[in-house]
Amino acid sequence: MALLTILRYPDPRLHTVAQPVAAVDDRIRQLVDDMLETMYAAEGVGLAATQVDVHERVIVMDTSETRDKPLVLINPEIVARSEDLSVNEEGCLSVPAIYDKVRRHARVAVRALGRDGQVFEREAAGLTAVCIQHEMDHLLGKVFVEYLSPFKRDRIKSRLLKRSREEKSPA
Ligand code: K1U
Ligand code: ZN
Repeated sequence: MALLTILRYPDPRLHTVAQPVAAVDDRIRQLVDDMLETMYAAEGVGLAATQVDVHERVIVMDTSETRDKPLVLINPEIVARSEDLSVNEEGCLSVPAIYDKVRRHARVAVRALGRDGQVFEREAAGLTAVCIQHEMDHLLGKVFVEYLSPFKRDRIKSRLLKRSREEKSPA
């Protein structure tokens, strides 16, 4: 297993559209295991392959309180969405220490392949539904700050660029 580097906004690679996985083979299983290790180490509840600069349709998540219920979504598709929306505070491992409210479908049903290559469907609500939609956006090259106003997004961009300059050459 290995810890992977998480790309940070505004890295342009975060805007790459991921391609479908052709076969769930040893390479993809290794990617899934490394992504889970990286997500748990970063204390996130989800991670999309795009965030570790791999542009294939792979998501890992764990929204359980006990942090022992990993969910793997390969080639995920949303097959149903509730009409009602809910507004929730979101964060992102690629946009560290920034949180803001985003409106999304309150419930979704997703169809995907698991780590074993078998197809399954899952209905989700609450944080799991939010996380599925957030991670599926990553696979389309979209970061949650793109739902915010241009003013807020530019402020976040400047703040993160300043922070990364300071990390490279501390005063
Ligand atoms: O970077 C990511 O895509 C992971 C992201 C997933 C997510 C969390 C919350 C709402 C939407 C998407 C995170 O794990 S952010 C950090 C976190 O653990 C968290 C933040 C807010 C609420 C709950 C958890
Ligand atoms: Zn994210």
